Formats: sequence, C-alpha cells, structure tokens
Amino acid sequence: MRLKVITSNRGKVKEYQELFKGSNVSIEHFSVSYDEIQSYWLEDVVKKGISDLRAKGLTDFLIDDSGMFIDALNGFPGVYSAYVQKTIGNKGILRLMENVENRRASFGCSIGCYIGKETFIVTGKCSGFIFQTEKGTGGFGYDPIFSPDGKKSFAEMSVGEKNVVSHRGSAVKLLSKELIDREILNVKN
Ligand code: ITT
Repeated sequence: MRLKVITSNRGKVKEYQELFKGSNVSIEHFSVSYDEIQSYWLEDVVKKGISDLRAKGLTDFLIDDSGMFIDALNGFPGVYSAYVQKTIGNKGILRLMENVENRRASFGCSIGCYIGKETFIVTGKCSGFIFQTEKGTGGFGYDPIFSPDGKKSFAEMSVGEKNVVSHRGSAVKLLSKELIDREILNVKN
C-alpha cells in the first residue's frame, strides 16, 4: 500500500522511507498545507491536522509534529521549534546555551496516521544533550547540535543509525505494532 507523508520537510520523508524499507508500505512525499495549531501537546497538533486533512478528503496519510525541548530553557523551543529554527537557528540556540552547564534536552515526535478509516496517534521521545558547537553535515534542523549519547550528533549519523535511537524511530515502532496487529503492515524478511 501507499502511504502519503504530508510534510514540508524532505528530511522527515527520507527517514520514513528508510523506516518502512523492506515492508509492504511504500512512502510517498505529499505536499498539502493543513491547520497547525499552537499547542503545548504535539498530539493535539496532529489530531487537529488529521481532522483538517480528512475534511479535505485525504486518506492513507501520515503527519508528524516534532519539537526539541531544552531542560535549562524550561522546554524551549518546544512548540516553537519550527519558528526558532527559521529565525535564530542552531547558532542562536548555541548562543542561548553559552555558559549553561546543564546540556540535557529531548526530542518528541507525534505521528498522526489515518489509514483505512482508522486514526492512529503515537508519540516517541529521545533524550540527549545539546553540544557546544554544531557537528556533522547530515540530517536536518537541530541535528547538528543534538546528540542522544553526548558522543555523536544526529547529523554525524546515517539515516539508519539515527532511526534506531531517535524520537521518530521510536514513534514508528509504536505505529508499526498497531499496523501489524491490524494486518495493514507486513514486514518482509
Ligand atoms: P512539517 O510541519 O511540514 O512536517 P517542519 O519542519 O515544520 O515540517 P516540525 O514542526 O515537526 O516540522 O518541526 C519543528 C522543527 O524541529 C523544525 O525546524 C524541524 O526542522 C525540527 N525537527 C523536527 N524533527 C527533527 C529531527 O528529527 N531532527 C532535527 N530537527 C528536527
């Protein structure tokens, strides 16, 4: 089956293609805008997005709302992650974190998926650290400054390596379980 990943972010599409590789689900990039509300909860954003897209007549699609939460900044940029990335970027975050000892941060990813008239909402998390400088050239967004283990940044990992530990990878694990249970997803050996 074909599953549309509705996003403006090609980096996410690459990760979903890798995550569903070797299964009966083929990932297609699809661009259409939908209502993205400002909410503290990523799940609320995808819930509203799904109802908006369903109202437009779309089916068999997935949307993804993610954010990075920095402990020392009380969870900032969180729901403002997209705006902050576009405005001050990674360099701006590193400036805010100058002389800050507590480097702990986490990523959250909520996936909203509408397949065969059923809605699935799952959330994955990845804990880690903000580096002192940008590292690596892979990935997208905050990848050069975020590291799950304090050793390698996401941007220094291959897509496959990032998926094993990332917020998106763990959300897809939860989604896959639901889809396998309903015999929508088959993983080929
Ligand atoms: P769509 O909403 O169109 O899917 P977006 O890039 O705006 O694309 P989000 O709102 O989910 O997606 O992401 C908020 C910000 O967090 C944005 O700047 C992303 O680049 C960044 N981001 C999301 N997932 C990330 C990841 O896995 N690694 C690094 N940055 C990420």
